[in-house]
Amino acid sequence: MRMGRSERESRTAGRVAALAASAALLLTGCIRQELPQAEETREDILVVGFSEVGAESDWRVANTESMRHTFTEEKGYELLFDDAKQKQGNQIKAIRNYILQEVDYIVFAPVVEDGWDEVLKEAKEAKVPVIVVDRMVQVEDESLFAAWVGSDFHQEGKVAVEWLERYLEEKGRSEEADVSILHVQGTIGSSAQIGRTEELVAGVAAHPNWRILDQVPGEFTQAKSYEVVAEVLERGEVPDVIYCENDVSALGALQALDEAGISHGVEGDVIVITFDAARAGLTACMDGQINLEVECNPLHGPRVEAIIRQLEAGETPEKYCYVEETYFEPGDLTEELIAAREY
Ligand code: GZL
Repeated sequence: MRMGRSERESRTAGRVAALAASAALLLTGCIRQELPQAEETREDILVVGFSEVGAESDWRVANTESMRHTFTEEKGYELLFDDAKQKQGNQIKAIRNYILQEVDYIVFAPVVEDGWDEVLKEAKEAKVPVIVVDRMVQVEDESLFAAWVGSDFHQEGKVAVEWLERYLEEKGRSEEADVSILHVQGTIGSSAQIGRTEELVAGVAAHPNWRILDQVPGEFTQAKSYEVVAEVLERGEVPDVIYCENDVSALGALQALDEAGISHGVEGDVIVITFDAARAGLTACMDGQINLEVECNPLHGPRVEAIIRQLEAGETPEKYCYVEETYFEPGDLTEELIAAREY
């Protein structure tokens, strides 16, 4: 049975005091003995409790793998993992469980932004530092978490809208020509959905000839996105653009378009814009099936570890750590480039 964090802290304090006393005695020449070596024992392992959103996309799987590859026993960690299956209640239960287990750190990717104040207050009262990854939390008191690592979802949305403006111009579409956009949204209330949606809505407001044909809940999954896009197509509505808030949703949309006999991508009738730039989506983009992949970097493990090391050293980490991201068009991609990427 592993010692709780508070027991570990008092044992460590006791060991430090013993070492200091021995060192003092040695320095005064009172005793001649080897200082007790601080052996690496199980009690020295840092226990990290991680609550993950789920496994809804290959982006999410890569995010999980990044944490698993970072927090290994060889590097002095024990990673406790919980898959919330995209339910906030499961994440709150997991966080409470980690508090009871007296983990050293809690890390979580919040499925939605709201509803975390109470459980994060419990973590603060239990003196368990919390690091938020990927999506953001909206809380009254920002001291409830030590740091956040993730993407700028508004910037991602801006990149997509500005790309569409340029693309339509390059294709000679007149400013007056109607541009209908089918908007396949991610999990409603998640930071990724909020940022990517708000920028599209702002783009439509800035272009009188752009309009949202329909907004449908793709829930960041391929299956749900296929279902909702197929329903729109069955009504005989064919958009000029499909804007999918992650690329497994785009793969679901492509499936529905293919079954309806509607062409898409570089040579097709429907322009496809999406986010994540995970391997399967990038391959479809390289093949010209998707016009734009806006990258969303899931590799948060090393950044979270750096924050934990700072906290262990008594330092104060940056509150917000944005990951670097770019975007890809078909001509940017090769099989070698895609194979060389970590996700
Ligand atoms: C974005 C992340 C989103 C991805 C989806 O940081 O929250 O959640 O875009 C995933 O693939 O479901």
